[in-house]
Amino acid sequence: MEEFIDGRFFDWVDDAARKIKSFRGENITIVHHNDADGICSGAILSKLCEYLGFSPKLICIEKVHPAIVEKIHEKVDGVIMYTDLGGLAAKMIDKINAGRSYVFIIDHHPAKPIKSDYVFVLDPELGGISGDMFISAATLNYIFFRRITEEAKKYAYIAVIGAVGDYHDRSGGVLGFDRFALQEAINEGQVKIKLEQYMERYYINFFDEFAGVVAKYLTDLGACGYEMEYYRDAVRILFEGFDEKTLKKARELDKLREEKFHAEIERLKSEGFDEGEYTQWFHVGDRFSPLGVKSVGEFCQLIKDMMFVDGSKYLIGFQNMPKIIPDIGEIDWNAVKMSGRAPTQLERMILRGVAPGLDVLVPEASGAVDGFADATHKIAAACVIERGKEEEFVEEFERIVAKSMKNRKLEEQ
Ligand SMILES: [Mn+2]
Repeated sequence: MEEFIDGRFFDWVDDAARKIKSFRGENITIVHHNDADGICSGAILSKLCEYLGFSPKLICIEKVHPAIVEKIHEKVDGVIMYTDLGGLAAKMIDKINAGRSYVFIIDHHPAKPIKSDYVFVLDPELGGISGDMFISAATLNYIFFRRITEEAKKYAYIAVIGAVGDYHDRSGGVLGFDRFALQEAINEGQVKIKLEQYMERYYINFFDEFAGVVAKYLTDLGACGYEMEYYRDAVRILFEGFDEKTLKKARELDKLREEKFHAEIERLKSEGFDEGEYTQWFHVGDRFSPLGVKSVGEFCQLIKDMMFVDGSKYLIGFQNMPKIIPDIGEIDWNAVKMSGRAPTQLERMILRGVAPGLDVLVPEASGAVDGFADATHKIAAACVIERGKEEEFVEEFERIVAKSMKNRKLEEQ
């Protein structure tokens, strides 16, 4: 870890590779996120484990939460690898793990460093490299794999799909480490760049489709179809290609989501939001079920700049979490997922430093109600809190914004 913070990224990778090899004969469980990048990460990491002689088991989760981590570490023995999530949760995971398993966290979200004999965090954010701009979790796994063997090149196209899945092409093309993976995929004849009005699009030969289209199918299956365990199909198609049955599932989910989102927009238009001074919020309860809890985030993203949304206020949505977690079983909780987004007008204020970002507000507000924040960015963030504490969360959120605005004004004077 220490070396990594100093920026010696590849030393860390070599170190981790050595460590993993020394676990020969043990079980490996890969815990991956259910969005496109998380699915690509699980896929690449499972190939790496296979290459090293392991037969990894995959567990797909929507959120890192102590209750879920507890279940996993109770059920599983051997090495546990978290990917595309967990960076911020290293301490919590280490505590729950209590020396039972060796744990690797291979993530590109903001992370906290940790000193532990059992938990190892590989996260470029700890070395000052933005995981939001230059390296997707899929690319990170690719580079990890690539450092160990050239075999990895076979899967370079999967890194490209993961990076596009996390919108790392939003400035016109992928950058940094993502670009390295892209270049290797091109050299291997897997991907072609096509230009569309100054925007690069990446054509994946294996799928006869653009990376963005493949990523959307992966999200449909993994995120919308989470409760139905369609993420397994998502991982499979990355190696086997599309089949009619899987495509049909994805299209049906797409339609279901469209219907549910449309109905919710109509409801919000007629009933409006609950409003605070700085926030506007709503609760979808179970109305999006059986779609996964990523839906409320996607929904916020979809509506944030619509006419009925106040562009100057934070947008907050809640969705009930199901009690049954596929691959894990029943969790004894009453949990609610919170998604926060900033409409474009507010986004500009946040990026200029005039208003506080969600990366600060959400961890603080969720902490105040004993909730748990994981993936947080300046203009988009999520957390899990206990059901019944939604209003308290919003009050805390309001209070933190007010305090921060006041401090900013004082600084200006
Ligand atoms: Mn990701």
